[in-house]
Amino acid sequence: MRFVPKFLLSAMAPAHFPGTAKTYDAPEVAFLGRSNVGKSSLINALLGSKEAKVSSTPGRTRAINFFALHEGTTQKFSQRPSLIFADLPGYGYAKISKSISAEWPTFIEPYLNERDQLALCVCLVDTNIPPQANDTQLITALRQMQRPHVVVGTKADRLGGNQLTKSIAALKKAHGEDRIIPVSSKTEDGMKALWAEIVSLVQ
Ligand SMILES: Nc1nc2c(ncn2[C@@H]2O[C@H](COP(=O)(O)OP(=O)(O)O)[C@@H](O)[C@H]2O)c(=O)[nH]1
Ligand SMILES: [Mg+2]
Repeated sequence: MRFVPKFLLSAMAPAHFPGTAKTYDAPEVAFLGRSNVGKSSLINALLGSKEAKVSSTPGRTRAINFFALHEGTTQKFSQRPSLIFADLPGYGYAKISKSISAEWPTFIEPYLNERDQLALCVCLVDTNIPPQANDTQLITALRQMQRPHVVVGTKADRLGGNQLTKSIAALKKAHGEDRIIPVSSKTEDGMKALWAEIVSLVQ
């Protein structure tokens, strides 16, 4: 897949989410996970661009950033996009509050509950740390909301083959998932598998 990405807007409240105008009218894919898990890097790796901001300081993104994706290599921004990507604020950073709901900006829940355009949630979990309770909490909530989701294990490049296999197995067990796709934004491992998932689910 080849898309030209365009940054649309940064929303701090539901009223700022992209509306139903033609230039926003496309299935939306949301990227969710703890701060620093690699959301922005993954978006950039999928798109082969630097459109999403990558930060080494956790907890920076406090807004939902929307990107419109147009097929092909030339810009046709007045036309309907093929997809919208939404880069969501990370959770799990603030030390005081461990739960997602308590620390997530209040508009994340309305986004997940009510966003009609939302076709797929990509949940990122770090393969370099043990399974995290707040990741389980999010994945469980998505299942209860009947939101289609796919779980990816990030930063797979940091682990050897055997360690990676073990980590993925532990993550699957803890989060109750049949499948977790190992990905690396550095080596681009897993990008094809994730694109296949995105394309099949939004069609
Ligand atoms: N080794 C490695 N580091 C990564 C990878 N993806 C992200 N990072 C690093 O992890 C940090 C956080 O990445 P970022 O994309 O900003 O995370 P976000 O907070 O979830 O958006 C940055 O220092 C990235 O360079 C990856 O696939 N492999
Ligand atoms: Mg980010």
